[in-house]
Amino acid sequence: MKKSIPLFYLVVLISYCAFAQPKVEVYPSNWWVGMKWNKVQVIVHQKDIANSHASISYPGVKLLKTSKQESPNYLFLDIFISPTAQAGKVKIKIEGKGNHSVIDFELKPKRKGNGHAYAQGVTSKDLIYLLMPDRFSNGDPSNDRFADMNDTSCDRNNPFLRHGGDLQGVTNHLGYFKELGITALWLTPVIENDQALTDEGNTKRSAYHGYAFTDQYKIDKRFGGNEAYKEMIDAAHAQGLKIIQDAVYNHVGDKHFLFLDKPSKDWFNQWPKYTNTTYRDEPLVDPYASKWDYNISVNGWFTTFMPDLNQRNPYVANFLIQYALWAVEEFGIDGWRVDTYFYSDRDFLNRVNQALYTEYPQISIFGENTMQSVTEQAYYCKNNINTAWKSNLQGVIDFQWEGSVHDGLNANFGWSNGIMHVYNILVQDILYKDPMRNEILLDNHDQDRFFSVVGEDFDKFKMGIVLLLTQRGIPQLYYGTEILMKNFKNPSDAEVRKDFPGGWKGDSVNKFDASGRTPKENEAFDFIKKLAWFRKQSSSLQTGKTMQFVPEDAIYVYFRYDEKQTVMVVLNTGDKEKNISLKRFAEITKGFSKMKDIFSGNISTLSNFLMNAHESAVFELMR
Ligand SMILES: [Ca+2]
Ligand SMILES: [Ca+2]
Repeated sequence: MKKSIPLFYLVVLISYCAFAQPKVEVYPSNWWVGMKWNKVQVIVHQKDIANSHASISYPGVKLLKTSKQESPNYLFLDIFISPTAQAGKVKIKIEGKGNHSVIDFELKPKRKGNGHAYAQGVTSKDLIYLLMPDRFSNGDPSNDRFADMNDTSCDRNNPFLRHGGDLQGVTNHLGYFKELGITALWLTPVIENDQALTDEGNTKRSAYHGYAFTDQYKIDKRFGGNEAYKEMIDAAHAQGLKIIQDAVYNHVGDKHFLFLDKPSKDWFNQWPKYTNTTYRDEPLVDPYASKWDYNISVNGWFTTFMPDLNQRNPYVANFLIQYALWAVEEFGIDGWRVDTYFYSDRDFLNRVNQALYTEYPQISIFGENTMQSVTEQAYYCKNNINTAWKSNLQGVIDFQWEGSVHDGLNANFGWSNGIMHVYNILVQDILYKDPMRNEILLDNHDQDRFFSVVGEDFDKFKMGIVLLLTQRGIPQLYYGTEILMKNFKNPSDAEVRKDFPGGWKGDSVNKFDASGRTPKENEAFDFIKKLAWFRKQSSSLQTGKTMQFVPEDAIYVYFRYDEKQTVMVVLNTGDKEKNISLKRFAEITKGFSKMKDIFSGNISTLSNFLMNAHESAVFELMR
């Protein structure tokens, strides 16, 4: 029997259904055909969905398994996408008590250019510029605040609140990076941080830093959202700039949907009462460590408002691994910087790294391992140490190298003092599988600014820049170093995260332009630019070998060389003018007759020469 329904009732019925279905969220939001990671665990988040039935009918796509969690509001679907599946919209039917919905899960065609147009990897050929989007430039004042977010503040006069900087502000300055000789950008996280203001040391603070994710699949709309991120990356790629994404696996923000409605309690490391990590790295490497110390370091929380993820839970691991793959494919990321590296479960870390290497063979990954020694740093990346557990991380952010430069430039020369520190750090490269994979730096967003570290001494500043751009590894500049931005983290790290002058409409000075910089700032900018551009076409500085000579009388001399080019770096770290004798270096200078000063362009006979106190020089040797 056929029944006809009057139109009025039909309209009511349809609108009732649309209204009655509780909001459904799906993570990942889509996938691709032809991925090596072709068993995707899709999280469906909807009120009271756990007892619903899911089904899929799509050629080449199979629903392998449906799993419940403790929360009634989740259904986890293990979906297999066969190599023959075509791009299109997979309809996932959800049927349950009072719940009939269809989810469109899109399978997109893969992005073209794996390994050369994206996922290119950031290597020692590159020069990275690290910036904080909130503090760099406000390209779109219309996105500074949103009434529907947990934190609606935005105030440039308050160092702890958001300042309105965004992705459009970065896109607007791609030419500036190019001019300076930058080849890769690393932005502190741009993922949604819909956190409320937090109370820290009697000040209310915004999560402008970006390290408290609330939904990985959304770029924060105060930075411009997913579209602005895509536009920025496409524009950067078009200009030959690579993109590094800042990843956090260790924790999320306490307003993250997975924390507010936990699939199960063990998604997060639980303690009988709140337990902070001790921030101690030693127990992770110590052969005599107690389980007690190890456990608190790894499973204690980073802060009260950053719940610690339990990556030993396979669902958590899948969520994090799939997000990493999703972000690279969706946005076209080239390199991966992993925050708070050693605080995560280390077997998980090897798994997520391996998933990225398998899918994107050229991709590069380096981890933030703020550790106490070279041994510990090396243990947490590929190394030559004979231990049972081995890390597959390519390289670390080399804080040990950085510390050696600070000590090397600030302390007086001695048997194991002053510039000997830098020499000695390189001696320990014997522990790394590939020290060229380490990211080297003079400062970053968590540290005193380098110009202040060297007491605003311009000669020392230049020496630091020379070390950064001529030693092994992947050099990273922190925004503002090129215009001598200074400050210590006193009273807080906001002091080293000031707005870039000229990044906001109406700023009294614009230091993106030479005319807005002081003569000294231009000298710093031009010095970096000169060396960065030399490095850009210098095979020996980019990928060559190193030969260093034991510093004598406060003079440090080292060479970078390959079959095409030999570069000699000479640093006089002492207080007196010195005569530099080349006799000691004959084994590497043999066959060369001239030397070209890369700053002045002057070519002179390769012979003994005088160097001023605190002078640094870079020469290309010529036959
Ligand atoms: Ca803005
Ligand atoms: Ca942890």
